[in-house]
Parts: sequence; C-alpha cells; structure tokens
Amino acid sequence: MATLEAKGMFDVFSRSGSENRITHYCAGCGHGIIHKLLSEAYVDLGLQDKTVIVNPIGCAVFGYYYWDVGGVSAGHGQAPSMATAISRLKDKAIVISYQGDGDLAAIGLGHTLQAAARGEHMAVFFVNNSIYGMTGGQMAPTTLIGQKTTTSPLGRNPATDGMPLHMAELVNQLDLPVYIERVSVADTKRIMKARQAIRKALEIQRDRKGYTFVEILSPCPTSMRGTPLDAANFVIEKLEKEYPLGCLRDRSAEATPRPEPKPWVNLATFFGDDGSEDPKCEATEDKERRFKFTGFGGQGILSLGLVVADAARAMGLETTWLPSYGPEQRGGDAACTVVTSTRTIGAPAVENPELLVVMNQAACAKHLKTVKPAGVALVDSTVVLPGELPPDVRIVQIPAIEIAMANGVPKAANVAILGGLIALDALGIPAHVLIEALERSFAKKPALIETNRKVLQAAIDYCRHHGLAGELP
Ligand SMILES: Cc1ncc(C[n+]2csc(CCOP(=O)(O)OP(=O)(O)O)c2C)c(N)n1
Ligand code: SF4
Ligand SMILES: [Mg+2]
Repeated sequence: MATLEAKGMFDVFSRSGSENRITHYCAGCGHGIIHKLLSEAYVDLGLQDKTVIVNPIGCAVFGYYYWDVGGVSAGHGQAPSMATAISRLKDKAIVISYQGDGDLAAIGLGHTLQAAARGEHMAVFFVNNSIYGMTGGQMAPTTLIGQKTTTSPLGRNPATDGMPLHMAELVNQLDLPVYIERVSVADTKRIMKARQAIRKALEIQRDRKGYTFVEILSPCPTSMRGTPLDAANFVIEKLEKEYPLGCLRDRSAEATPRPEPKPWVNLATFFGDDGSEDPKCEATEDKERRFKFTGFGGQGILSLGLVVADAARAMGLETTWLPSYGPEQRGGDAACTVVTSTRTIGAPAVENPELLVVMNQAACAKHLKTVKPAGVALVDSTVVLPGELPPDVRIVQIPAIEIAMANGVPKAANVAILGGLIALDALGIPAHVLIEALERSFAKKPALIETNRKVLQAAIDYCRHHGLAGELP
C-alpha cells in the first residue's frame, strides 16, 4: 500500500510483493511520467468522469491501480478492439487505448491498424521503449538494429529479425486518423512537448473528432541494464534517430465532429447510465428462455437449433443462435445455443440451459450436469444415463435415432427430437409455429417435407403412447 499525490490518480494504491519500489514501475521508467501527464490532462480538461482507459498487457497492466477513471483490461494486443466497442456503445465516453510496443506493434498489430483504418473515435497512446519490458527484455518490433535484448543477445540482426517497425509512419498511411505525433519523455523539455501532445489528443476526443495516435518514446532502464540517466540518453541518442520526433499529421482543425452513433445494441436497456443493472430488465423465466442442443456433427444439431430460432423469430421474439463445433466436417462435437426473449438479449452463451437436448454419449457426460434446476433434458435413448443424475431436472429419453431410421430417413433424428420437444411443450413455442419453421427449413428441398412430417408425427405419437406428452400447445 502506498500513497500518490497526483491529479486524477487514486490517493492510495496497493501492490503485492516487494515493497522496495513505491509504484509498480522501476526507477526512471517512462510509464510513471506518462501516467501522470495523462491523468493531469483528463482532469484539466474536465474529462475525468467520462474517461475509460483500456489497459494493455505489459508493464502498464496495472494502470487501473493509478488512474482514477473507468478502466478495463484487454487481452494482449486487443485494446483497440475493446476500445472500439466501448467507443461505439458508450458514445459520450473518452476512450483511451494505452499500449506498449510488444502489445501494440507485435501481437496487436492487426487490431492497431484495423482500428486506425476504421478511424475509430479513440485516443491511442503508444509507449515505445523498444523492448518487452514486463517479460524481462525480449526483442520487440521496435527494437533497433544492433540493440541487444535477451532474445537478440548479439544485437538485432536485420537478416534474421527484419527491420524496426515505424508505427506512427504506418498509421500515417491510413486515411482516417486525425492526429498523429511522436514525442519523447527522456528529459524535461521533451516531457513538456509530450504533455501538449497528450492534451491535444484528449481535446480531439472531447470534440468528437476521431482517431488520434501519439507515440511516446520512453526509457526502460531495467531492460536496458543501465541507470535511469543511461536509459534516458539511449532514448535521445539512439531511439530518436530511428524514430524522429514531430507531428506527422494534424487534421483536427478541419475534422468535423462525428455524429452521435446509433449503437446496434442499446446497452441502456440493460444498464443504467451509471452502469448499474436496471431492475426493470431483470431476466425472468417467462421473458427469456435459454436452450442448448448437443450431439455430434452430422446429426443435424445446428439445424435443429436454427428451426427453433426461426420459429421464435416468427413469433416476434428476440432470438440468438450460437453454434459451436469442432474442425471435423462430421463426427466431431456439435452444439448450439438458442436464446429467445421478449427483450434485447445480452449474451448468446448459455451456461445453464433450462432445456438441454442430448444426442450422443459424450454430450451427455459434458452437459447433463449443467441443466438448471427445474429444467428439462431430452436425451436420445441410445445414450446411457450416468448413475448420478442432476437433482430436480426432468430427464426424458426418446428413441429419436431409431424413429428416424424406422421411417427410412436416418438423418432426420433431429426432427424426431423436435417432435419430442413439441410433445413435451418444452420450448414455449406453439406447435404450428415450430412446424412452419421446420417446413421453411426445407424450402429448397420440398420433396423432403412429407417424410420429415412423418418422422415428426411418429415422435409425437411415441411421447403420447408413453405418457410423456402434455397438452399440445
Ligand atoms: C497472449 C500472451 N502472450 C504473451 C504474453 C506475455 N507478455 C506479457 S507482457 C508482454 C510484452 C510486453 O511488452 P510491451 O507491450 O512492449 O510493454 P512494456 O512492458 O515494455 O511496457 C508479453 C509478451 C501474455 N501475457 N499473453
Ligand atoms: S521493466 Fe521497463 S517498462 Fe517495465 S516498469 Fe521497469 S523500466 Fe518500466
Ligand atoms: Mg515495451
């Protein structure tokens, strides 16, 4: 635990492990200076309450311990994509992607260039210390020719390691960025220039004018195995030669403020403006239903889910269908989820379905235990049920595969399952709506409609004769 005295930072932050450093950062590290410049800027511009910083993987991963603003962490290199989502969904937010050179220019190069090419409304701060600091000083895309790192102990060799990437120049090839500048924090004069650039980028965000990219050359004394002064001199004498400082583009005067975006998902239907859950949107059993269909590829699992999703959509319900399957064309795991709801659906993933369809043994072992209490599992009779069954789950077995084979269409076991679901009224969708959706799925093969109707009917009859069916909806 330690205290900080800087505008826009938390008064107190905690860190585990050795207490011989006041912050997470080594003495002479540029990250600390840049953190302070950034926090002073959002406070001075009155943007603190609106700012969201996406933290990278790298030494700045703990930024959220320092910056007293909204903060999220992204997967390695993915900060621009996460920032894109936040920027589009929270249109009043000032969105910042703060990234090191390993994060932004190596694993995240695609995310970086795509966000810049789209001209997303965000400020990217690129901390180029020419090395992977956090992991102990490996070569980065920005490592200089001849620079020794733990993975280039004889110095970066262009013959095997290629040439340094000039990220500001690369971004400058794209049409939509509004402002691109390279600065340095190696001495006080340079820090003052960096301060201006950081403020300018935030002003452009405040004015809703689009994408900004500020590259900041930054000392990493630990990886450079020198004193803070040696590291600062390395930045001035070596890094700045390869990466000249200056403004590459400033179109902020002519850029027009972006129109208020219309998000394709309206988060306001889920969360209040303060991010808290809106009680009126709480999921209720009668409003939202979550199903999972499982088996192996070739059994028509995904098509069965599609028919159910299509029927729900025909009823005017919000619907999602999310498939997941192995790389094999046939015989690998296949599953899909369907969520139907009277309101916007937050997530299509279904961890605990209220209805589970199981068409093979492996899926039974994997999914049966996940069914919600009071839920239903419809399982093909070829599957041997485990000794221990989930409590409070209605498990119904029908010979779907056998019914399909007996009717001469082995591939229609999924349709027999649909018959079982209709008989059990397990989907909350009227039978005629499901049957119409099934027939729509055969629109391009009308000859198959009749045989599939027979399979469907045989499954419904089976359920009736065995006392499984309720009143048909
Ligand atoms: C997917 C994944 N791959 C690799 C790593 C290991 N890793 C952590 S930080 C890092 C590089 C950080 O370098 P940089 O972005 O330059 O940040 P710095 O620490 O220099 O500020 C790597 C490779 C990881 N955490 N996740
Ligand atoms: S390893 Fe380098 S980048 Fe990481 S905190 Fe230390 S000086 Fe900063
Ligand atoms: Mg780095």
